[in-house]
Amino acid sequence: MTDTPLLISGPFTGEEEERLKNACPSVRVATLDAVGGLSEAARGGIRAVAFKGHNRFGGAVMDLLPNLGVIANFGVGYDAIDVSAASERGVKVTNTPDVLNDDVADLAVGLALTFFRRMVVGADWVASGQWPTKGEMPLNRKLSGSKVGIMGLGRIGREIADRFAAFKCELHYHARSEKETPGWTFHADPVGLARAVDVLVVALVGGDQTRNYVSREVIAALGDRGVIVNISRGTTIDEGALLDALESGAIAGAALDVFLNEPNIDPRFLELENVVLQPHQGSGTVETRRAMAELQLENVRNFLEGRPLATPVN
Ligand code: 8YV
Repeated sequence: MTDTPLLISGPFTGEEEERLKNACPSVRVATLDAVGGLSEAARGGIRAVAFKGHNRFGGAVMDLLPNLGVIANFGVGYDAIDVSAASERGVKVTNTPDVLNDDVADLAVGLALTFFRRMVVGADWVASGQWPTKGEMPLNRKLSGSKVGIMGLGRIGREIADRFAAFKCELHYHARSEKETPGWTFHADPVGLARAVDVLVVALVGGDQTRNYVSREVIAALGDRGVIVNISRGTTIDEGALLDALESGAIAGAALDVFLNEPNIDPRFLELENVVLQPHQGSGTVETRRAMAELQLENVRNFLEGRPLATPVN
C-alpha cells in the first residue's frame, strides 16, 4: 500500500486537476480504463476517487481498489456510477447538487428561445453578409405565453419552471407526485403532459429508471407544433423515436444539450434543420464549474479527514 489516497479520474480541465492536486499532498491521475494498470500497492492505497465524466464506473473497477471509501462525482447526475455496486462494497458516492441549477435552467430557456426565435439562422443571416440581399428574416414563433411542460419537477425542473413563469407561460408538469406549486397543472401521465403543451422540457434524473421515459408515444402526443428541450440525459428520451419524429415533421423540433453516445452523436441529427444542438454544456460556466469543483473537493477532503460528507447520495 502507498500513501497516495486520491485518484483523479477525468477528463478534468487543467485548472480543475490543479485544484485537486494542490489540495492533496499526493495524487494519482488515471482514467478508469487505466486503473487496472496501476500496481497493486498503488491501487491499495487509494481511498477516494475524484471522478468526472460519463464513462461507466462499475463494480469491476471498484474491485480493483480494495480500500476505496468514496467516489466524489463532479456533477449532479451520477448515472455513470453504479451506486448499488458502490453501496454493496461500502463505498460512499457524492455529487454536486444545487450549485448548477441556475446555469442548467438558463440553458433550457435559452435553448427554447433559440429554437423559437431561430437565432442561429438569424446570426448566419448577418454573419454571411447576405442581409442586404436577402432582406428581412422570415418570421418565427413567439415563446412568451406558450404552454410549457416540465418533465421532472426536481431542483433543476423547478428553476426552469420559475423562469418560464416569468415569460408568462402556462406551466404544466409531470413528476412522481403532485407538488406544491403556484397554480401549475400536474399531469400524472407523461402522455397527458405532452398532449397539453407546446414545449416539453425534460429535466429528469438519468439512469435505468428513466430510460426512454420520453417514449415514442409521449413524443407523438406532443404533435406537429410541439418542441422538445432536453437538458437532462440522452437516455431519458427514446432517441430513435425522436429522430423519426423530427425527420417526418411529427413534431416541430428539438433543442438538445444531451444525447446518447456523446460526443459521437447519431449522425441523423446533423442532417436536420429543425434542431438546436449543444455539446452538453448545461453547467459549463466558469463560475459554476468552480463551485462544482469546490463541492467535489469538499467531499474528498471531508472523507479523507474523517468528517461527514457534504452531499452524499448513498
Ligand atoms: C457534468 C452534468 O458534470 O452535473 C451533471 O449531471 O451533466 C454535467 O454538469 C459535466 O458535463 C462534466 O461531466
